[in-house]
Amino acid sequence: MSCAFASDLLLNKKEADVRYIELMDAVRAKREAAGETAPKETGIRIHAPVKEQEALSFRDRLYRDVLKGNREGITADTQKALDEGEAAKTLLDDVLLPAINEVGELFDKGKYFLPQLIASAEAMKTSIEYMEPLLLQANTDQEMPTVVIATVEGDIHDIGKNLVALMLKNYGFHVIDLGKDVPKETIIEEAKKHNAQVIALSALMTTTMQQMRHVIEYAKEQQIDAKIIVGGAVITQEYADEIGADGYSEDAAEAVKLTKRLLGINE
Ligand code: B12
Repeated sequence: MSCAFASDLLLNKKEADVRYIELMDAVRAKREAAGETAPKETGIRIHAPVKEQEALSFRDRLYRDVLKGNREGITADTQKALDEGEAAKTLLDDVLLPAINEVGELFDKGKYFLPQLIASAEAMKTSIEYMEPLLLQANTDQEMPTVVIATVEGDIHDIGKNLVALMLKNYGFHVIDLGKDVPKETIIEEAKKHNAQVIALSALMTTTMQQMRHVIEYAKEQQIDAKIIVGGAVITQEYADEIGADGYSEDAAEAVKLTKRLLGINE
């Protein structure tokens, strides 16, 4: 079995990376428990049998899909949870976000490795994209201002940025999403081109949060008067103040309130 898992991995078969890591984790745990040092036949079962999975509630299955990076099954499980009457927003807040946070903690503790992080993030994105029409319910007829949003250069995290964009669209804002790893020049150029009133920047790493400062400096140089708001797990109000951002918020819902407040739009 170990050979089969290893060869699948070397042949780059679908999801073989995560399966291999799970197998090796289980082997290590078993070995440690038995006080062994040398490898032996594994005898490990890494995937819960179908019956066990079926016994889980739809919410638990969805949680597990993110935790285990189940990119294949998550769409069906999302649909099943919706069929059970769960609201898309509740699934996002109560299941998907806590699940990806647990993945982050496991990665932090060295229990999860990059392929697992990627698999979990992709599974979560698949579910969010599937629910997007349900999450997106524009609730204004007003002509709303333009927001240019991007994850800063050097940073490829975009789940949070996508949620902020989605929420802003939800409230009728015209959102130009420049994607991730976006250089400051592009951000400012696009903001000018679209006459953006707000520039929203996301960064998830202590290394890339520095880019926000550069964007703000460059915006001043280019005499851009759009308000600049910042966010992402590593950002704090103190940091936002230090780099001269116009606003910071902790999550996507607050980002909408912040944008409205800065533009003087009534709640
Ligand atoms: C998923 C993930 C990934 C995925 C990203 C996939 C994707 N498409 O986004 C992948 C696997 C690609 C990845 C890669 C890496 N990652 Co990573 N990743 C994560 C993880 C687990 C979750 C991030 C996430 O999506 N959270 C869920 C979203 C919804 O939350 P959020 O982004 O914070 O967004 C919310 C708010 O912050 C806010 N917000 C976000 N943006 C904005 C913007 C504005 C304007 C406003 C107002 C608000 C706002 O609203 C959002 C919604 O409420 C975090 C750990 C964690 N728990 O944060 C690590 C983490 C961010 N990653 C980390 C690292 C180190 C990396 C890598 C360098 C790993 C490596 N060795 O290669 C690479 C980075 C490569 C690069 N150049 O960017 C570290 C960063 C450490 C640090 N402090 O600097 C973390 C913290 C993990 C850890 N504990 O070590 N990662």
